[in-house]
Amino acid sequence: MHVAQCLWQQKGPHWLLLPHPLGSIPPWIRRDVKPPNPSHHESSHSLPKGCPPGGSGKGLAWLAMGPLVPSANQMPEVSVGSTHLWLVLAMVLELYLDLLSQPCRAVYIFAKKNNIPFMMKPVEMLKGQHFTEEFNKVNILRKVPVLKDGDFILEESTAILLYLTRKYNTPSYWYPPDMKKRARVDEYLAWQISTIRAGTSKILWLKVVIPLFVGHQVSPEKLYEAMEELNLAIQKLEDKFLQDKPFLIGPEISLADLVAIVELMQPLGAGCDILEGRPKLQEWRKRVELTLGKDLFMEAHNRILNPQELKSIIIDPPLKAQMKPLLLKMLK
Ligand SMILES: N[C@@H](CCC(=O)N[C@@H](CS)C(=O)NCC(=O)O)C(=O)O
Repeated sequence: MHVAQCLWQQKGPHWLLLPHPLGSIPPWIRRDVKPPNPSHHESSHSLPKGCPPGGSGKGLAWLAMGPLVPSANQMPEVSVGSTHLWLVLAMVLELYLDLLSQPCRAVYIFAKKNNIPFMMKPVEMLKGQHFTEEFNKVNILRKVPVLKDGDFILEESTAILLYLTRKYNTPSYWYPPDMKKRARVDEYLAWQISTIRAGTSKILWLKVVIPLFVGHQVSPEKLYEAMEELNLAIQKLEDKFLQDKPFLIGPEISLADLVAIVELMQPLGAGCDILEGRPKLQEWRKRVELTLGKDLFMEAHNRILNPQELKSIIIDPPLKAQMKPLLLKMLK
């Protein structure tokens, strides 16, 4: 087994050498990770006794990640005394996500697509988990997504996506270095917040979430109004941003496409195909899905694409009591 296909995990006084379930270590690991304790780094530049051959000495870092680790009996156990410890365990990113949320899906897909190792910290909003004291310590805004990188905590999906592109030096098409192309991505990310994002959220809330809390459907007029608003925004997405290009910024996918696609999937959770009758956007959607990878795309959208399951969720009575007055106010 090549070292580059392994993970290290501390287990008691030993280190376990684990097959890396992702197959290969992404290239950024070698240059980006700094040792948490400098003495580890200095201790040795040779492979520990019993370590399979391969890999190079300096700057090599391996990650120990609970959920990614296959069962212990599949792997060789290598005992490494602390004096021989030259491999450095990187701090694993933590992402607080609820995949029902479109900005969370953007962050999730981006991290997975770019082989960025992370620990998923699920926060189920429909169970009120974003209101817990524990989550409040992470984010007083009580919103997801949240990134925790050591003691650095970052909110806002677009800030998180940009942080990940820089930290992991992801392929440049996501956020092109060319000043004008980059400005186009920035333009889309800024524009979408008050237009597409606001509109797509409203549909799911009106058709699914609010009825779960208030116990009745919202008026068809409210829904019609929200659909009209969203349709105007989608028309602008097509006319101003997509035009006749394969992707929103040009010939290649960028953060703009990722942020856009997860939004446009949101109303599907409410059973509304807002791209119906829009062949250009439908073709674009297929291209984006294909580029991101169909399996990853479906994995991220699994829950939101199941409106029947969403509608049958039972909300905890205390959470219902807390949210109902706020939601009824929204409906006025
Ligand atoms: N602009 C923020 C939006 C954050 C946000 O509104 N998250 C929603 C889920 S999509 C949330 O956590 N809502 C919980 C609440 O408002 O109580 C971003 O893009 O990250």
